[in-house]
Amino acid sequence: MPTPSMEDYIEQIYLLIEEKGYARVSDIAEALKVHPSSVTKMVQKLDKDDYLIYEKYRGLILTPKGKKVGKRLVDRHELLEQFLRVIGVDEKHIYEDVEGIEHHLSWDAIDRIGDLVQFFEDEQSRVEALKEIQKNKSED
Ligand SMILES: [Mn+2]
Repeated sequence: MPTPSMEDYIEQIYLLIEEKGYARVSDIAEALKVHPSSVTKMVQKLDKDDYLIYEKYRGLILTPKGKKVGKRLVDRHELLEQFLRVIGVDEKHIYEDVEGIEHHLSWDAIDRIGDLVQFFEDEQSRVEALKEIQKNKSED
């Protein structure tokens, strides 16, 4: 299993490749707000662990394993954003909150949160009922 830090890199590399078709060390460094030398080090580790193939002057590509894990991490991030949105968390907190929790939940918890999101999305009245509770609390 990748560590939280490895997960951040794989997730970001997957997103960059999805958006631009490639992921350069400088782009990864900028996205993760780290020094390019840290990126080079991590990318070498990810290469060794078979998540990607890195060639110094040609850039990097994800292996099938890297793609699979990357997609799962991006989906998890999106699900957690959906979850926070559906329970009424203020938009300005959503991204940072997800970054803070995404590496620290079991896949079991992620799947159960997925069920809960579906529970709300299946019936708009459930979302309204939750809003009603929140409205009453804020009036206390
Ligand atoms: Mn994330």
